[in-house]
Amino acid sequence: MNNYIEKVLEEVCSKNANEPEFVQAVKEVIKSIAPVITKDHEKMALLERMVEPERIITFRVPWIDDKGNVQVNRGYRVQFNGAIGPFKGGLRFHPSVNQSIMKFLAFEQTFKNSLTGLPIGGGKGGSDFDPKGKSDNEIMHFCQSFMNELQRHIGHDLDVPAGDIGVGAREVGYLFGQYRRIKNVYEAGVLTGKGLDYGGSLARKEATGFGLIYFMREMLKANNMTLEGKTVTISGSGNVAIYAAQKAFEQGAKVVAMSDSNGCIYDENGIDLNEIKRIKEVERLRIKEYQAKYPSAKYLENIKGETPKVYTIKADVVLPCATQNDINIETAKILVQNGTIAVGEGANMPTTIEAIDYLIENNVLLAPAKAANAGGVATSALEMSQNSMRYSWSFEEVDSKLNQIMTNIFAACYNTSQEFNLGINYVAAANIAGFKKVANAMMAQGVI
Ligand code: NDP
Ligand code: 2IT
Repeated sequence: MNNYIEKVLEEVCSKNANEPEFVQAVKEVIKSIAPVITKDHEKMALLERMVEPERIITFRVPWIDDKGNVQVNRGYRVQFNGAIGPFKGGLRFHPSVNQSIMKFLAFEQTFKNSLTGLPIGGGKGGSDFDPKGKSDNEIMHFCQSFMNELQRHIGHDLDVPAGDIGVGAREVGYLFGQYRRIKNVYEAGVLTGKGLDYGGSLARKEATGFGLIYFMREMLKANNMTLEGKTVTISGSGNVAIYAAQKAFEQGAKVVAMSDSNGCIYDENGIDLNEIKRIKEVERLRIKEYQAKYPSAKYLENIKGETPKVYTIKADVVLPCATQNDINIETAKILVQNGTIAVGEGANMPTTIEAIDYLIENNVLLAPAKAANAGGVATSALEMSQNSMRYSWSFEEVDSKLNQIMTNIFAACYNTSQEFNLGINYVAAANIAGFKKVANAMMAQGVI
């Protein structure tokens, strides 16, 4: 690391001492971009500007629950970097949401969006609202109140939110309806992940999970392997997890375990994905329910403070598709001991820095989140294109564009790893490749 980078990192740590996730995300990126930092970057305070969000909006979200009680949540939108396009990134509704998590996600999103090759800047938003156990009516009222404030700050050329944890097509529908009502305009491109009847794109629902497996296919291919016959375990059972599982099966792999925050199911014959979809997408129940139909499947309950059970099951390919810092050093050691060949990050920052280093040192192929889960936001950008054209592509057209984008992203990571002698460190390679376009755009646009 050079002096300039060290100085910026020190400043980030002291200025954001109460934001551990944000500091972690910055550290991971900034440490790896040393080979492409120039004197001009330093003169123009490029890194200092890059680690400071353009704007953070926080707001009150009051709503009335089914019992008539007034509830108050906190809403956020972090508009991190708009150098290469309108701010773009999802909304997360989860009780753990705070400014540190919002900022880490928006920071990561900036480089991820750059890697897609599409003109989208980095943003993220959400709320500490907990959707678990809420009725449809409560979800709608919350979304409407959230949009009452958010509508001032978004627009199809300004900032385009989408889904993330706790926000799927149902929530995007309520958000879109309220935006349309307040603004009195049909601005389809203001949100992505919309339903297919009102401007959504085919294959957006599947895109993050499918994209993760396309990336994994390319990474294995570059190392003379395929997914055929491999066993797969997946942390999570939400949108990303489900469609990663579907594409993994299609590629000839066998998914044997999936989880939620309570525990995991292990079905050595291969998971029945239709049953998972019924439990999670339709009934919105816990994954334990899987045993009702498949009593021979095991259910392993998580123990607080211990490695999530899904990571204790031996598999060739492990796909963290739940939340940040799911894989720490202890878990990484278990994965290495179990002979894991590859880890594919469907979630954002699911692996701690220490665990990343340990996995790579032990020759585990690691598909980094910024690159490997970029298929979701890339397809969101394709949804924006279709909305602008007032036209829609077939499922096959969108899927083949997604496949090409993921193939290109892996190629960019691979070529960068070769150019800078990084071996299988695709994490550093993705950071460098994503950084370049944002850096060039910021340098070209002057001190902004
Ligand atoms: P969903 O809300 O559909 O599913 C989230 C899944 O992760 C659930 O199984 C949930 O279990 C589990 N989970 C969430 N929080 C925690 C937690 N604190 N501890 C343990 N498990 C948890 O979200 P998505 O599938 O959309 O998102 C999953 C990950 O993928 C996130 O990291 C997200 O940022 C990332 N991502 C999503 C994209 C998208 O297009 N949706 C695009 C790129 C990345 P439970 O029900 O028990 O909470
Ligand atoms: O983390 C992510 O890339 C997402 N949640 C998807 C964002 C988007 O705008 O589609």
